[in-house]
Parts: sequence; structure tokens; C-alpha cells
Amino acid sequence: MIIEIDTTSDDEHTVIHIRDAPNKPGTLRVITTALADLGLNIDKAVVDSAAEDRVSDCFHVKDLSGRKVTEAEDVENIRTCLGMILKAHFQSGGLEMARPDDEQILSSAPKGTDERRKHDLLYSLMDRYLRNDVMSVQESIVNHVEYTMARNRYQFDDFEAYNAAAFSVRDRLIESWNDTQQYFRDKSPKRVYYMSMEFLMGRSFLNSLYNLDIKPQYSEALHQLGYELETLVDKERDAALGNGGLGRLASCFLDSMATMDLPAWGYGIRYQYGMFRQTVTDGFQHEHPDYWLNFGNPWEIERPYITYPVKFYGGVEEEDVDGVKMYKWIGGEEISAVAYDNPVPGWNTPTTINLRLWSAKPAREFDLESFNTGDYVQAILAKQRAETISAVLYPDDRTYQGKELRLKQQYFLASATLQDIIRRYLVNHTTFDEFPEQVALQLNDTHPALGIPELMRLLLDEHKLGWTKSWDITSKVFSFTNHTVLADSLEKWPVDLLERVLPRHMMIIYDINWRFIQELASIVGEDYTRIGRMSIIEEGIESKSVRMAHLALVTCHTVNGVAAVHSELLKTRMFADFHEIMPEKFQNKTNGVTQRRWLAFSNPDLRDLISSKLGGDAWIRELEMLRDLDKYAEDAEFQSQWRAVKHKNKKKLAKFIEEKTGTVVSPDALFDIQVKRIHEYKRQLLNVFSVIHRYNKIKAATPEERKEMVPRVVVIGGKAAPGYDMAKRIIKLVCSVGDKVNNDPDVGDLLKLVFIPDYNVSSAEVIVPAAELSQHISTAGTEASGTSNMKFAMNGCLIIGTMDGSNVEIAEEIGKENMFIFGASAVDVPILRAERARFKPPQEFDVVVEQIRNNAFEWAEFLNPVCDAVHGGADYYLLANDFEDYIRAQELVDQTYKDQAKWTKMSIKSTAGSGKFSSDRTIREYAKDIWGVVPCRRPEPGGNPR
Ligand code: NBG
Repeated sequence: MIIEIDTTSDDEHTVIHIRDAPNKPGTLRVITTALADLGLNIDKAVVDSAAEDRVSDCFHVKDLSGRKVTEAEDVENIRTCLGMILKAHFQSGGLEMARPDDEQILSSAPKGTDERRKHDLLYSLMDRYLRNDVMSVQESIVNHVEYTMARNRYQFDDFEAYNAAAFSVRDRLIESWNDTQQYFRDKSPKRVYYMSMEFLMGRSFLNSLYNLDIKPQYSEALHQLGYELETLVDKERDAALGNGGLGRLASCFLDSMATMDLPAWGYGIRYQYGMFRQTVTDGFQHEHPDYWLNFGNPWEIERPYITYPVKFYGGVEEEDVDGVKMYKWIGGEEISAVAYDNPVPGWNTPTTINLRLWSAKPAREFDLESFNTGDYVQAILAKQRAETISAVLYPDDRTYQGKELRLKQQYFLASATLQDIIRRYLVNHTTFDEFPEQVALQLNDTHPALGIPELMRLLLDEHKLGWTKSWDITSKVFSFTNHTVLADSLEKWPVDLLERVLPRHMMIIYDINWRFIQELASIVGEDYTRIGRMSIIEEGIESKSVRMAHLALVTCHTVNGVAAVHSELLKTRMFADFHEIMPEKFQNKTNGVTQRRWLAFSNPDLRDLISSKLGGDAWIRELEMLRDLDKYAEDAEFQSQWRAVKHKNKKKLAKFIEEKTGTVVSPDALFDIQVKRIHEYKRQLLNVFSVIHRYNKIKAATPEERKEMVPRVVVIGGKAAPGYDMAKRIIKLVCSVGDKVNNDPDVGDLLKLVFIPDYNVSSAEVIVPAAELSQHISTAGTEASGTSNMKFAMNGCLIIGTMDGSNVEIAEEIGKENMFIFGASAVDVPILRAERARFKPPQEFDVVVEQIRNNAFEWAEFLNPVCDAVHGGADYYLLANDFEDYIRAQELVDQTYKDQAKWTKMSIKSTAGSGKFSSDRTIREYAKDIWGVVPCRRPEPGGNPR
């Protein structure tokens, strides 16, 4: 055997050749362990075992600080040590290098009781982190191929390779998760719990690799094994446990909380079926179940022993305990909530926080009862019924339908979560006195607001604290976020339904309301209409219902809107009555998005370009640093690099579009994108109308005039709620217009309209970096915030939009002159709406409507209701009013695009001005102004070369 160490042939590595060694099993492992012990990371290994009994291996290594080893003395050391270790190995009879035996460890460890000795051993065995050099990564991957996936080396495909790699990443996440959680337990800081019915996480693989800072090693490790990371990444199913903005916001928040080292947890539901998969055939949307868990989910950790009972139905018993009236809820049906933990790593920090999702399983007691009665089959069916609670995400983001199952889901989340939080609190507390100093509970919309009566019930009935104390605690821990401007979409649960499903909670809500009304009467006197308006109970003509937002407003210490205008509207319109009496509760927290996923990871070329100007990647944590890019907005060299990045991303999107829709689009055209849920208020229809108008202009133009036109690719994507008929017709219209325009030889590349099916987080990661213009054109006063506008702006995409939601703040940051703003203002909208029957639409608008009605795009009969909704005095969302100004803005877009230097300057300024819209900023504000929590960062692990 010969050991050669070569310090010249490779610029970055020291190359160690081991030639002509005996082919003995375990040799590779001995070498890699020896190199690791010598403090060397293996970036690449070439293993040659062509000859049967002899092998020659070659290793490219660096030291722990990433440098190649060149010092003669060090090189000699490596040679000597390696030589001795290998010699011992070849002379020994064993297959593997033995792990240090117990005696060895215990002799050096402090002696103590047997129990202590047992733990010493345990600690010693767990005292090393997994190594992140290429070779160790490969070893973890292949271990999972064989021992987790039970595949052998000849038989694993890309999907299995992805899974094995994902499991190996999870191993590393678990280490970080365990240590973070242990640190939180030791320090016992105040914690915040983010409760949400939706978490739209998307994929985890790449995000984890980036956040753990191990992407290059994984890329190389997989490559050497014959797999490409880029291909494997696409094998992951999105975790689509949310509808849209609200759920994605929750996920961005988790990323920010982890990155900022907050002692935070997310709580949600592990739906078996997430958001449906959308296909579009002949322009019609079809919904398909999202079987995301069918092939396993390597990112979660099942905790079969962390379960809580959750009850429904039954009745309430009254007892007299020492003269005090106590209540006891005797539940009729009981199921179990089982915890599934999803580690959420922060960026450039050793912190990994937790997202705990609950899954419904049958309760054992419940089983027994049925089995005892002898009806075995019924018992099994009952088991299945229990599981339906967490079976499916409701795919409707705006209308509450008063469905019993949805109510049960909400309570399921609330109850399991609060039991878990109380259990954790009681581990190191004997009274509830410190609960408000230890716990902050954020309700993401009113969906988890049943947590309020549930916490009251637990404190009153289970922990016997009495009303005053229980209420004091409850009203100190909860805060809630409202996400809507549309009064109709506030949740209301019928009292009779609540009474049946959650009888004790209904009693508590009545009690809360009774006390609130007393207090209110002392302020507003006998103003019964006002009291009626503000009551938690709405007295309908036929039935009563519980206004969940009022329950939250009465209880929570804080309520916030999600953009400045929205928060103002909450104070002046939706909750004006409350604001007058309790103004101190109202805050604004403008939404944000994580620049890690939405810029640094999904647009790596732009990241590198930005870093090259900002002197490194510190901006990935401090996004306000982007401001410095302003300096280069007019720098010709920088502009051309900026354009090159965009063009590359456009090519990628063009390929994606062709794969998904079959339509070929030119990457040289202006890419104009509107992707979001299909909703009348978001006005995809206005967009389509302007496409038709553009089409008409192209048709009417002479060949010379056509040469002057700016070619455009208009992309629309988004899901319609399955029961939302109008939204489905709008999709059909987009597709019909697309069919006509895309196949018209007069038009060619001048105009394309494509509908991208199944818009989700992963497709957004391809779409957003490639967009040049994006549309955020809701009727002013209807979009609470919007968050995709922030992602687009960050990626240098210009916005065409109304003064609505967070567009207003984006305009403040990047300057109106760098956007295409149009349309009526939120102040004017109510007036225009009241007068709309008398409004005469511009002629071009009428032309478009008539074209559709006259079958220019076929399907006229099916599309007529769409026209009816915006014509003849209907037009609730004021498309006709805004049409002219919108067309003007669109023309300005074309003109500006012709001046590429100007366009690029605006694009750079968009990115430069988007620093405010980091979810880190949003979370910092929540932490300080609402939750009162501070970072709690565990020390950097010494043994882990990161
Ligand atoms: C949505 C709003 C958006 C907002 C997100 C996140 C709901 C109920 N609301 O404007 O429509 O950006 O919430 O706050 O999904």
C-alpha cells in the first residue's frame, strides 16, 4: 500500500492517494473516519476497485477552515497517522473499526451511581454531530437508502434518492431541533405560539439545505453518487396545507421566527389532503385530491406518545363544590390528537424551531366501548370517522359555510394546542400566576379563536381557578390578526350548532358576552342598537350566531390588521364601535415575506449579483441593506448584468410554461404575470378584458404599426374555490381568449395569454423570479394586504396596481414613479359603487363585453354570467370605472419597456425599495409590540463545522 499526498494538482484541495491497498471490507470507513479525526473534510472521493483484491482510492480534502493543507509538517503528520491506522486495520481481523467500548468511556467519565453511568454512556454516544463533509453526507444518504427505504444499491430511482437524501437532512435538523428545544427548556423564556389553521409550507429540501448551509456538500455528494440535486428537488411534494396568502404568511413567519432565534412554535393541523390539485381541461377547472402523504413525508417526526383527548358533543353537569358552583363537560365523543413535529430551521443560526401539527386518531376509550358491545365492524368504522377530523383542508378562503366538520377542526386545533401548552408550562410551574409572562398566543384570523373559551374551560373546570383569575389570564395571553376587509367574510357560528358540538364552550361564550355587555352598558348607556351591534351574539331573524371576531376583540389584548390601510379600515369601518371604546387594542403589522425562500434561494443568480454589490450576503438577514442598490440603478454595466439574470429566469419560465400548457412563448417578450386565488375582487377579469382590448388593437394595426408594438406574454394562474361558480367561469374565459389569441397567425409573438394550472408555492418559485410586470389590481379597499406583490418587487418586477392593501406602502418605499398605479381610491370606491348604475362605461369596455357575448371566444352562453356581473349597473368591483385608467397604465408599461435602460432602473429600484417587506421586520414588530418575546439563541455548536 502506498500513501501519496499531493498539494499541487488541485488548486483548492489537498489530494490524498491511497494506492494498491488490500480490498478489505470496512476500509473506506476507516479512512474517512481517520481523515475526519484528523480534522479534514472530504469534498470529493474517487474510489477505484477495478482489481478484485486491490483498491486505489483518492480523496480531495480541506481542513476545517476550508483551506487546503500545504505545510510540509502537516502533510507528513497526515501520512504517518493514516499509515498507522490503516496498518492496524489491515492486520486486525475485524470488519469495521470498533466504536470505543463502554469501559473506555466510563473510565474517563466521572464515576457515580449506575444510573449516572448509564447516562454518561448515553451522552458520550450522542455527543457528536453528524459531519457535513461530502463523504459523511454520502454515507448518511446510502444508509437511508438501505436502512430506511430498504432499497439496495442497484435499485433506487430519483424519488428514492430524494427520500434518502431528505431523511439524511432530517437527521441533521433533528440534532439542531433537539438542542434548540433543550436550550429553550433550560432558559425558560417567554414563548410565543402561532396558532393557524393553515401553513402553506411548500417544499423543504432546498430550503433546509440552504438554511443549514450544506447545499454544496449535498450537491457534490449526490452528483458523485450519480444523482443531480436539481432533479431530486422536483421529486418533493409541496406541503400545501393552506389556501393562499394567509397560510403562506404563517409559513414565512415561521422562517423569520427561526432565523431571529425567537422561542416560538407554530401549531396547526396535519391535513391528510392539502389544497386540491387543479387541472384544467378545455378551460374547465377540475379538482383532484392532494395525496401528499401517500409516499411518506420525510420532514415530519411522528410523536405517537404525545396525544391529547379532544371531546365533542355531550352535556354539562353542574356540581356544588363547597358552596361554589362548578361545571363539568361530559363529552359524548372523544378522539385523540397526535403530534407530528416539523423542524423549521433558521438561516445562518443554530436555531431550529418547531411546527407541531395535529392528526386525529381514535381514542382508546372510545374504541373499547364499541368493542365491548361486540360490534367489531362498527368499531372499526367509528375509528375511521375519528380520522376525518384532520382529513381535509377546506379549500375556500373567504366564505365560512357553517359546516360542522370545519367547526370540529377548529376546536380540535384549539384544544390539543392549549392542552400541550399548559402541560409544557406546568413542567416547571406549580401555579398559573406566571402564565401570562411565559406564554403569548397569536390567533391567525379567528379560525383558532375557539382557543379562547377552551383556555377558559381548562382553567375554570380542570384547574379550578375561578372566573376572575381565568379571565385575567386568558385576556392577557391572546392576540389576534384580522386578514380581511370584507365584512361578509367574518366568521359566524350558529349558536345551535355550537351548543350541540361544544355545549360547555357555548356557556362560557355567553358568560363572556354577559360580562362584556354589562361593561359596555356602563359606557354607552341605553344605546341598545349599539350594544346589539357589538354583542358577541348576533340575534338573527331566525337564529342566533356567535361573531368570532367580536369574541376575539373582547378577549384579546391586541388586534392587528395586515397593512396600514387595512388597519385604518378596521378602526374606521369594520370595528369602529370597538375602536372607539378600546383604541389601545388596535395595531398595524404590515405583512412581509421571507427573502430567503423568495429571493435568495429561488433566484440564486440575482442573489449573487446583489451580494457582489453589497459586499456579501448580510442583506439576507438585514433586508433594508438592499437600499444600497439604488446607487447602481443607472450603472450600465450593472443594468446589463441585471437584465441577463432576468432573461435567464424568463427562459426557465418559458420552458415551464411549455411543459405545463403546451404553449410556446418567447422569452424576449414582456412577461406580465397575475397569479393568486381567483376572486372577483382581485379582478382577473379586468386583466382579461385588457388582453382582449390589446388583441383588438393588434388586429386593427398595420404591419408597420405592429412592428412598433411590445410583444407580451400574459400569464394568469390561480385556483377557484370548488363551489365558486363565477371564479370557474373566469378561468374558462381566460382559456378561451388564450385559445383564440395564441392561435391567431396575425398575432404571432405579439401577444400570448396562458393559464398556468395548479399554481402553488413551488411554481411561484419559478414564476416570481422571471416576472417583469405583475398585476395587483384589486378594487381599492378590498385586498387586506397582498403578499405576492412584495415577492415580485423584491425580484425586480414592476407592479401595475391600485392603491390597495400593501401596494400603498410599496409605493411609499420604492416610489410611485417606479410603479404603474391606476384606479379609484379606497375613499372614492363607496361613492362610485353607489352611483354605478348611472355610470356609462367607456366604449372600449363595452366592445369587449359585446365580443364575449357575441361568441368571439366561443362559449358565449357559459360566459354570459361573467359579463352580466360587470355590466348594466351590476359591476360591484368597478371594472368599468377603472378600465380607462388601467389601459392608460398598460400603455405606459409598453412605452417604458421600449426604453430598457429606464425599465431596468425601475426594476433595480423595486428591489432596492423592498427591504421593508421582509417578514423579519414584521416579526420583529410582533415580538416587541404584541408578544413581548425576545431572541433566545443557543450557543454555536463547537463540534459542528458550519
Ligand atoms: C388574506 C388577504 C390578503 C392578505 C393575506 C395575509 C385571507 C382571509 N386573507 O390580502 O386577502 O395578504 O390574508 O394577511 O386569506
